[in-house]
This record gives sequence, C-alpha cells and structure tokens, in this order.
Amino acid sequence: MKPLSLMAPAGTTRVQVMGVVNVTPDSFYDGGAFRDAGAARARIDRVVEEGAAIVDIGGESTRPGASPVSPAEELDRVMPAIEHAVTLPVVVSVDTSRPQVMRAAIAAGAHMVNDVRALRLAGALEAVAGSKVATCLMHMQGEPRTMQQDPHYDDVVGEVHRFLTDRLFACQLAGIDRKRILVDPGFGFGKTLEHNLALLAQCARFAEIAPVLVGLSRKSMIGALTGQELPSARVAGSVAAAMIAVQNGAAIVRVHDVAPTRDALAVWQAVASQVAPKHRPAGRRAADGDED
Ligand code: 7PJ
Repeated sequence: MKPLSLMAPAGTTRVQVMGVVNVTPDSFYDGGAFRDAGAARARIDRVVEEGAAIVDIGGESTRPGASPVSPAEELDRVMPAIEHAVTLPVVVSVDTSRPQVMRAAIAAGAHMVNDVRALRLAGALEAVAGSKVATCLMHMQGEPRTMQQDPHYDDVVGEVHRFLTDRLFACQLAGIDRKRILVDPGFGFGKTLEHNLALLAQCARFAEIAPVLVGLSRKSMIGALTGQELPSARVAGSVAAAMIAVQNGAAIVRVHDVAPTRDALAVWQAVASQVAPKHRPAGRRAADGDED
C-alpha cells in the first residue's frame, strides 16, 4: 500500500487536492457521462495528470433529492474505476456509506473511505476498523432525499463540531486510530446558505478535532453567491471558496476542477510559507533599541 501523507498535523503538510470522480448515471455535475467504465478511467487519468493527490470515486449520488441505488449497482459502478485508480500514483478514496462497498474497495487496494454518513450505517465502523485505511467523517443533517427541505440548527458550528467529535470518539472505540481520521463539516448536506457560510468562516474550529477535508466545489451555495446556474460555470467561485477554506485550516479540498484549484493553491502556498517579519509599530526603528 502507498504511504499516506494525509495524516500529518494541520499546518505541517501541504494542502492536497482530492479530484472528484462520479460514476453515477444521475450525477448533477457531469450528466452521468462517466458511468461508462472507459470514461471513468479517462476521468481518473485526467484528474491525476492535473495534479490531484487523491481521487475520490463514488457511485451513489448524494445530491439533494437523489434516490438510493442498490448495493449491487453501486459495486458495479465503482469497482472497475477503483481497480484502475489503484494502478496509478495517487491515493484512492471510495465515496460510500455501505460496508460491503467499503470492504470490496479496501480489498482492491483503496487507501481511504470517504463517508457522507460518517460510518453510521451498521457494519461501517467495523469495515474500516478491520483495515488500515484512512477515513473521512462528514456531517449531514437528515438524508440526501430530504435534507434540503428545512434544515435547522440553533448553533450550526457548535452542533456540527459536536457531531464530528462524537463520531471521532465512536471510531476510536471501534479501534480506528485517530491518526487515520479526517473530518468534514459537510457543505450543502442539510444546510442553508447561511449555515454553509458560518461553517466556512469558522472552518478552523474543526481543525481542532482532526485534519479537515472540505467539499465546496460547484455546490449550490456557490451558485447562490455568484448567480451562476450551471455547475460548470461555478469554477471561479469554487476555487475562491476552496482558498478560503485552506486559509481557515483545511488540509484537503475535494474538487471537480483540479487544474485551476492546483494553480490557486500554488499561489496561496508560496505566500503562506513566507516568514512574516515581526511587526514594528510605526515610527520606531531598530536604532531605538527594540532589537529582536
Ligand atoms: C462531499 C462528499 C463533501 C465529502 C459529496 C458533491 C456532492 N464527500 N461527497 N464532502 N460531497 N467528504 O460533490 O457536490 O462535501 S457528493
């Protein structure tokens, strides 16, 4: 298995790009064009060429209003893609909530389980605990089919923080080392625009728990803020949102548009790695005796 460089404490590692590969017929963003195995392979190759450190392969559409797929269907969609991805120099993540899909993906060599249900389905904790893979625990209020109907929180940041802390604890009780765990506030999963903005502004809170992964790419919050109806027209807004998340402590950004995100990150990273000179109050000079 490839060594995972995902788990260094936040701030000591380079931010990594996770490229989205949807293998769903009803995917909101790519029209299901990647359902065909050949197209899925081509999409994976492209995401890797563009510089993604991680590919995230999913066969269950979790967009608002989506209906569930059968386990057999989900396996049929994701396994050929995973078998291809593990031959490439990239960390392979499977985006699933089902323990049988987790087990099959792990057996095929996947390195990470990304679960929008935070390993809450029966058998999911055990499927990850019985392996060495990394896992991402995401917050979602409700279920995809109905989650956007009337999301409500008294304190969205506090409640999401509490949920992720509880799930981290459940993982540790099940025998999953916390060094293998990432957390994600789950933008757009049972959240209004205001909820999403509060979570983005306070992303640093989640970095207290574990390294933070964020998925903002092309989501409806970007559409609402920019007026861009078409998901494919939300690239610039998505890149801006990813940079804000990184500035606020995110370690991994899950995106559809790898190349523009990579370029924006290169600029951010160059500036972030500068050592800021100590601030001297205006009008005072070294000669004044405040040498440090
Ligand atoms: C996310 C995800 C996300 C994590 C999806 C979409 C919907 N996994 N899977 N975080 N979103 N960890 O890409 O818009 O935000 S599917």
